[in-house]
Order: sequence, then structure tokens, then C-alpha cells
Amino acid sequence: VMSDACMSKTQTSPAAGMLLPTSLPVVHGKDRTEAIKGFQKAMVKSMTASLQIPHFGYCDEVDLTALVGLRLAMKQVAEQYGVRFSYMPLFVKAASIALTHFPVLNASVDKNCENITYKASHNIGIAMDTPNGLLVPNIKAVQGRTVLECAQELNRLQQLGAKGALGAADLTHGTFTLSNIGTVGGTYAKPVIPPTEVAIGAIGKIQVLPRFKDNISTGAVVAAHIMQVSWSADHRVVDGATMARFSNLWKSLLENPALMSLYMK
Ligand code: CAO
Repeated sequence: VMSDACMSKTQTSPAAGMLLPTSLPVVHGKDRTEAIKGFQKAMVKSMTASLQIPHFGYCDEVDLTALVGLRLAMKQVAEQYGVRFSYMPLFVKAASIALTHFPVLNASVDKNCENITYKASHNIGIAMDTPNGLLVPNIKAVQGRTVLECAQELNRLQQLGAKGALGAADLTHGTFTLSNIGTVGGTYAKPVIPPTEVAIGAIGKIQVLPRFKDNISTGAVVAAHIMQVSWSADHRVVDGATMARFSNLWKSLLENPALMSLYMK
């Protein structure tokens, strides 16, 4: 665990929505060395293994304008059941639907990349910013869950993450990962593939930005809810065109919620 002195979080100021640090700055007069241990030591190991994977990146932007109102309606219903409903269950479900068409992205290769195993279950990992640092629990068998059930499961994982109580059962057997760094900020990222998986997506902050309306011949510009996504994939077994086609489908499902609802389980 990183010491408090290394952590600097931000909060939104009531004045003009500025991002401010949560505490006043502390200036240290001399250098300090401390041991890297616990979860951070595990991160040293997993990230070193991950960056041995020859990978490529692919990015795009997604227009969530149609999804925003729908998510709000879903959130209000979910609240009746005591479930917090963010965008994440929809991103996760869209990924599972798209994975059904691209099983190579829900796969694992062995140590020397001699065999590939196509995983039957979509166990979608969620990169989580916890008091113990980065942890990646996964929602098991997303292909058989409703979005409300995905939300409920994410709530459970977040509660455990916040208490530092995530166990091996939730932290292992992931098959594909999403990292919503947009909850903190930023647009594009360069996510690092978990060593037992072949692809990961990083999600940026949803922003209201000017975009041309559907019929660009009118030249009309509208306020759109735009979000960037950055994928990384193992280039030994996944080619760029496959990743791009998967991303197109994921994006299309989120941009057209009616289409997505056709494939929901
Ligand atoms: N842009 C703008 N707003 C977003 C957003 C985005 N990309 N993603 C979520 N939000 C909103 C949510 O909808 C929610 O608002 P509402 O109250 O209106 O629902 C609010 O931000 C807070 O969401 P949340 O963080 O509680 O929940 P989540 O399901 O969206 O995300 C989790 C869960 C675990 C992904 C997130 O808490 C987290 O830890 N993100 C950081 C991941 C990370 O560190 N990645 C880097 C890995 S490499 O080191």
C-alpha cells in the first residue's frame, strides 16, 4: 500500500467545478525510501509480465447521447432495489454481446504462446481504484446476467474493494477487462493487458462536446455526450482489424440502445 504522502486525490470544488486536491500540500525536506510490498509488489509482478506481451493499441470515440437518458431511467429503477446503476454495467454487457461475435478476444494463451483457449464464460474484469491501489475483480458469466444483475455484482465488488476485502475468487479467472479511468478523468489511455487475457479497454471521461448532427449536410452542430475508448490487444493472436471490428460493434451497441436491447439477456 502506498503511504498517504504518495497519494494525492482531487475533489470538485463547488466554485466553478474546479478540481482541487483534497488536502493542503505538504513539502518534505528530505528524500525517503520505503519498501515496495503487499498489493504494490503484486502489481510489480503482474505489470512486468503484462508488458512482455507484444501488443498494439486502437482508439475510437463513442457518442453516448442516446444512452444518457436511458441510463438515467435505468438508474432510477435500480435505486428502488437499492442498486447503484452507473454506465459500467452497460459497457460490460455491450462487451459481452460483442465478445460473442469475437471469441478470440475472450481467450487466454499459454506461457510460450503455443496454445490458445477460447473461454466459454465472459468473466469481465473491472479495473478498480481501491484504498489498496489497483485491483481487478471480475463479474463472472456476464453473458447470462441482466444489466441490473451486472450492476448488483459491481456494487458488491466495489463494496468489498473499498473495505480491502476482495478475495481470490473475485480477483481470478477474468477473461477480458475494462478500465473506466474516466471516473477520475482523461480521454485516451494505453491500458496494459492482464497476463492471462488477450485484450483490455480503457474508457475515458464522458464529455459534452459539439458534434455534427446525423445529417451533416445541414451543417447543424449539436451538444453530444462523447466518450473515448482505448483498446490494447495481444498482437500475437489478435490482429488490428479484429479489434477494430469488435470496437465498432461495441460502439454501435452503446450508440443504439435499441439494438443493444435486442441482444440483452
Ligand atoms: N465519465 C463520466 N462520468 C462517469 C464515467 C465516465 N467515464 N464513468 C462513470 N461516471 C459517473 C457514474 O455514472 C457515476 O455518476 P452517477 O452518480 O450519475 O451514476 C459517477 O461517475 C461515479 O461512478 P463510480 O465510480 O461510483 O462507478 P462506476 O461504475 O462508473 O465505476 C469503477 C466503477 C470501479 C470502474 C471506478 O470506481 C474506478 O475505480 N475507476 C478507476 C479505474 C482505474 O483506476 N483504472 C486505471 C487502471 S490502470 O492503473
